Amino acid sequence: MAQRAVKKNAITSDGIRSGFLSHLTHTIGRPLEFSSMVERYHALSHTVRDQLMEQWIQAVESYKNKNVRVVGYLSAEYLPGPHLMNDLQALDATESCREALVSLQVDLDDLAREEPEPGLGNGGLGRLAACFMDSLATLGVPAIGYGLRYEFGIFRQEIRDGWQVERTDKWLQFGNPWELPIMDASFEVGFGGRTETYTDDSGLVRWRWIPGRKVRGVPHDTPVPGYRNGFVNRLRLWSAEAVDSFDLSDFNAGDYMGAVRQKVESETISKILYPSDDNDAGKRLRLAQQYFFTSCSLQDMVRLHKLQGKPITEFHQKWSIQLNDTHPSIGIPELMRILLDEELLGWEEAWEITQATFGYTNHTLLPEALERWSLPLFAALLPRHLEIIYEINERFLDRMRNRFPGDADRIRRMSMIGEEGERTVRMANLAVVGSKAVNGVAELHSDLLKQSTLRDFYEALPDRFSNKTNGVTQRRWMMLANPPLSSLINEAIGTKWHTDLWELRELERFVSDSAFLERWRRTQEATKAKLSQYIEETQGIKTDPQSIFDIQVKRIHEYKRQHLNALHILSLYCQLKGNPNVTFTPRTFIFGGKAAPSYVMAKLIIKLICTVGDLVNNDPDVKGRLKVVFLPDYNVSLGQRIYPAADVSEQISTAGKEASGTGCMKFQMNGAVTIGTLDGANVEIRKEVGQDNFFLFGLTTQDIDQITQKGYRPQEFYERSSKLREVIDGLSEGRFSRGDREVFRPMLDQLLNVDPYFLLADFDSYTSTQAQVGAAYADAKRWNRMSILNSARSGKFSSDRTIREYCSDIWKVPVPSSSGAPKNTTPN
Ligand code: NBY
Repeated sequence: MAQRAVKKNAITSDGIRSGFLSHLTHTIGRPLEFSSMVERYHALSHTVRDQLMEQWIQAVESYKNKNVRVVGYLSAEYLPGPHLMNDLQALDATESCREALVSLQVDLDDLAREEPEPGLGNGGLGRLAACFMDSLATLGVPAIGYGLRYEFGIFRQEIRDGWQVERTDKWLQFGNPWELPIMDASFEVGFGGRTETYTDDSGLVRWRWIPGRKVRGVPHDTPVPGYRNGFVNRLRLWSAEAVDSFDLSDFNAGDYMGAVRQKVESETISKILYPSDDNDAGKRLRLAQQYFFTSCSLQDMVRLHKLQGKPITEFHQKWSIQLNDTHPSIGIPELMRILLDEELLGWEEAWEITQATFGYTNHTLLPEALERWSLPLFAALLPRHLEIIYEINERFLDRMRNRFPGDADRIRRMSMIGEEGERTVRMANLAVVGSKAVNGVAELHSDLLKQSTLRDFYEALPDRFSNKTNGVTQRRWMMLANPPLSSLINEAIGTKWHTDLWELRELERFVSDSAFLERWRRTQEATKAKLSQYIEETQGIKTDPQSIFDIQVKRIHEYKRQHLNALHILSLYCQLKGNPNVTFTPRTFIFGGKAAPSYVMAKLIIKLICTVGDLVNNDPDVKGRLKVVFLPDYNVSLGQRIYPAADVSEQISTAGKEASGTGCMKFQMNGAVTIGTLDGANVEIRKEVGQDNFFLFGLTTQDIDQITQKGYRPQEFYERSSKLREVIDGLSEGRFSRGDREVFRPMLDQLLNVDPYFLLADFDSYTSTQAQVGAAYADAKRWNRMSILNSARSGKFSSDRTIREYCSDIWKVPVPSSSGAPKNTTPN
């Protein structure tokens, strides 16, 4: 047998084989022949984790003593997706692992399917945090991702009779081999109680907080490996436990029920993820969750800081903390509390350190989605923090009164305390004032933030604002999700794009190479065939891989307008029924996404999609031309199957509503062509790919402002468009829903009378642009060219680029500068 060269520190097939067998015996306690798939999956995961641990310890050692700044990324949500295949890829050990298992008659892919995915997030915000963790490690930036270890993540979605049904997500049921609990790094977190003043030794009046109860936070660490660089960061998620000594002191001896109640109440904090992707303010438990994980994380950073023998006054020099939306913004008064009440610094010094530490990323323009807490609720749970917020507010508003004399309205709008109706604490205002940097997540979004949602703050503090357009990791979303396309690209241009996505521009050399075009097409068709097979196996629906795969996957929301897509399908259906001989490029429409359980209209949108599917898929008149599939339980794993198989990416939100979008980038990298509005990152995608390679439709934000000023009357659009009347009347008369005239009534009433997301105004523009999509696809050469150019011009949308920008502009952390990024393409 030929001897293969073994790289230094390479993970060999023999090493994996013996690690795997050893874990089966010593960790799982089963002989191979009697072990189940889950047991084998656990044994393998432990084997891989062992490798990561060795690198982890090396990485910690390498930066602990150096004077490097560490990033603390605070996020209430993370959606990392399955670890096994990603970590093997990062370690460059996939092939040796496959080999090792084959020798034991075990299939790696079978084991990988056993991994439940950590659904610790709702959507884009949580997935962004996971892409950022991947890029940070790959760029070798020391960082800790802090968050909550929810026992139950986002619900599993089932569809019954077209309606969403929620099932509990039990991702920890069989244990989690990727995490390591670190018992001796746990902290106590206080809630409720009261505050008091006292005079310290030097005669100064100081404050202290006497909490009414305490909860213990225990960290569970998951290694986050960089891509083939031997560097490993950690994701540190806090789990809530009862504080025993505290429990029992409050209860009479023998009050067991009381003691148990305390334990249950404590553990409730990290029990479950709130399944809503706008806001859940008003829920006491949610505020408790936010404070719990933020406080644990800050205490941890202070501990690590002190462990290095550094004075607390240098905290901001060692740590840069990023707030992923306002959910952890309670960290601002919490750091103040630690510095004032525990470290005994003066206000000015504490404030300087705090402000120099935090950065705040905003993810929404919708004013109703900005977090506000009822003041009485806040006061009851966090009395000391409220006092600190009052003081921050007083000092800030004093400055603003000097700056804008006589402008009482402005001062009222900028206050951290809302006085309209019920009094509230406005977390976005606190986050802006308490941070050195504020950013939006796409150019349009950052501009609109400055013009509308955060306008007063921009006028007062213009230097604080910047844009950081989102990105996604090509390692998961191309290399892991789409091996056939990745191999084709590797063969054509080499592998530099794995860590420098700008390299994909080299693909442009091939757009006129018909042999390459043909290979590109065949690769995509094979990937579509795989998804087609999955659809048939799971949904019993046959789809044609030669048809256009037109896909919309994301959370279900009125502003994302999945119902516009559904209305267009109904319109095509009517057209095909009325004129069977019309030229038509066959299409398969695929949807996926969860609705917040309490969001009635979003659930009705799912029902509409399923109803349209039922109608279309069972009508012989449109057979071979139209298919509609709703894939239940959309998550990261399903996304990995879906993105590579798309021809058309649906990004059709109302202009000005989608902050950025990141799914759009995953589609683009994999060669899908976008049909979209001028919203979020679409604007930048179109700029990168060129207008000929993007299907644009719909109103712009300026159009919408104008129509709104004049008074928008959706009825007029209904009356003017015969196509629109056909589908709306058909729905209203029950023609598409087996005679049921009532089921979609609330949606139709809303569309005809209010239509807050301008579906009717955009309908004609959407359907005519969709007709252009159909025609373009029919010209295979033209389409393949567009597809390759979309992928070739996706370099900007790597999260590596995004993280570089955060590092240089906000965190002030050095990063290796080995990117071929074109100059001046990403202005702030
Ligand atoms: O963040 C999304 C934006 O809608 C999307 O445009 C952007 O690309 C992405 C990353 O920047 N926002 C999002 O996913 N938000 C949430 O998931 C979310 C979850 C919980 C709450 C609010 C928002 N909450 O208040 O509970």
